[in-house]
Amino acid sequence: MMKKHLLAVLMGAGLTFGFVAQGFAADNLLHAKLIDPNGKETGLIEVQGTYKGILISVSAEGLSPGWHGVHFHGTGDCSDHMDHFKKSGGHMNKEGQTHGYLDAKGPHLGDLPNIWINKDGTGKADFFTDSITLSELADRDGAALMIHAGADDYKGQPAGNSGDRVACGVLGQSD
Ligand SMILES: [Cu+2]
Repeated sequence: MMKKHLLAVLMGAGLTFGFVAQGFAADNLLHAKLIDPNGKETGLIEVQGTYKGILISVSAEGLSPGWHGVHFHGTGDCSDHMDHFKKSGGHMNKEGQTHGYLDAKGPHLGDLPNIWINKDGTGKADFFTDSITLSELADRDGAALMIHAGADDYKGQPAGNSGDRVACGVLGQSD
């Protein structure tokens, strides 16, 4: 009981510190453009810091209809669009965590739910996660938001059988 209480206090202190460090007022927004495998703009992302995590708004076009996996990848580099956006690396994560909301050792820190794309190729979604902060997106490696060709089944490794990487947006830039 004592331990639990102490942990809660420490977490509270951590949150307060994060709040101050990231300057909650003016600069708590990140914007990015999504690009497709031809390097053409195919959507917009906005990420806003909140008191408990981050709120992500995605609007996309030119994608195939249906569900598509969405994740934060660990490196802010979408420059190799002709080569499947490999430079963006794997999902943002910490040691020992596997992919997927339905995996016992999951999810990855960068996991998000699927986005639905309409018949005309457009789709919008808002997501919230408390696994990542704005400052972690903008750290030394940066981060990229990735949309995959197919649905994330939330349990396959390492990316839920969601297929190719089809839209990428650089949030924090890598050095
Ligand atoms: Cu991914």
